[in-house]
Amino acid sequence: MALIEIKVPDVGTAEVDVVDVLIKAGDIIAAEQTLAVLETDKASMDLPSSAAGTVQEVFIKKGDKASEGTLIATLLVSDEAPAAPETAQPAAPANTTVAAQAPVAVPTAPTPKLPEPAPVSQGQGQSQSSDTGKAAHATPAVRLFARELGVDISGIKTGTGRKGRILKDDVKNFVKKAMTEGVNQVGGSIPSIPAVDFSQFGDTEERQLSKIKRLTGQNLSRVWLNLPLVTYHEEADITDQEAFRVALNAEKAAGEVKITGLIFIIKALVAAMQQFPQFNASLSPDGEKLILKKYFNIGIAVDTPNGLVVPVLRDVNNKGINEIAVELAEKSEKARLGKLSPADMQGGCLTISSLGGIGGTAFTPIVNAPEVAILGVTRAKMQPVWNGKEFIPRLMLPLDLTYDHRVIDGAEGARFMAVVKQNLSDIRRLLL
Ligand code: CAO
Repeated sequence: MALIEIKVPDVGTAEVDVVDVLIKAGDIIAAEQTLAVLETDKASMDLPSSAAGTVQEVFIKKGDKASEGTLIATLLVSDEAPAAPETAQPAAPANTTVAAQAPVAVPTAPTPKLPEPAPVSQGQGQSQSSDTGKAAHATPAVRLFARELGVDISGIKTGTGRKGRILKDDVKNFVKKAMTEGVNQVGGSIPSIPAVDFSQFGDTEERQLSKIKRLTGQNLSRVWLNLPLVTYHEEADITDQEAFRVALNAEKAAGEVKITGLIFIIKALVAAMQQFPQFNASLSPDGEKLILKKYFNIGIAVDTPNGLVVPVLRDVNNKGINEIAVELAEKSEKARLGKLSPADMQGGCLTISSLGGIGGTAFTPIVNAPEVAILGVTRAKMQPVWNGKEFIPRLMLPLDLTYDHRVIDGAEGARFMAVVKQNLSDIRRLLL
């Protein structure tokens, strides 16, 4: 037998919250069994064990902060059952250290497609909730589902599954009950949309929403309910910019990344943010202060088969048009393949949501809080523009700025967009 230390591996971010601990001293665990659940502001990660054995001591608890190298637990393993190959210490002496296996991440905000948390087989997954010490039998997937809905699973006394195991339906019913009681008690809660049995009108089929869609939906609802949002519409004349873009692309060799109008929009936006620091800011959680950012990172909403994700392009103020085009191409490809890491989606200052490749004349994007604004873009169109004497054909780009009205006044929004518009119409201004 050997005693090994299991530590937090590289989770791609400096610090994570321990949101659940699923083991206790004395537990016999299997390799791959989830030890704890960690969470960043973007993703929740199940941390599987790299080895099978008996838990000797647990060193973390719910609510702790952890980082790479934090000791999770010590495990007594038999010499015949060493740790998983990549972390194994064959014939390990006492007090060998191994990292837990790479965490299985589940997004909690607009994030890429990531694997589902590994379900734990019967007998392994009936862990106890360490925060209460009382039985709360549920698989990690059900615990995660409960956390997504903000439900403390220990509040569900018994489940309807085998041996009282809590199932997803139990969590749903718990929420339904809480909502109904909440409405009845205070009368001020938001009434839910009544359930309708559609089968009475014709055939139906049920299709599960992707995890990204579900989590994005929660995030958007939260923003919708918390932020007073205003959308301001503007148009920029991009005729000259488009001619420049076409000329630049004509110079490119086959296979080189082409420049789309979005790259100029990113540059024009950042130049305006440099003039209006309140747009490169976040409101402090108590709503008392504005936290001004000195870096310029732009989030780009990317449409993927599994839903919307927002990779972040960093330090865009210091990068050229070609560099940004290459980075955007790489990140959007990674996004579509579901390969973005939490770090790829963190640290954004403002987001652009461009539907210009598809169409549209205007829309009202929802702010990616705690950012204070988001720029929506739809399809540029040749239009007759009056120049004082005659109508001339100009390529006009529709822009929609949604902002958090607690931070941005209407006039500030209009002034900011006037600068974005100027920057796009005459890109020489980006040199100023
Ligand atoms: N007007 C006219 N044409 C436009 C345009 C616009 N505003 N924006 C893009 N186009 C053109 C491009 O020039 C390109 O033309 P070619 O095929 O001739 O080269 C074509 O449309 C496709 O562009 P694209 O969408 O691939 O590239 P992009 O740089 O404009 O956008 C990205 C990249 C990742 C933002 C985009 O692919 C995407 O995923 N958009 C959807 C974002 C989304 O879903 N937002 C809604 C979120 S809800 O708030």
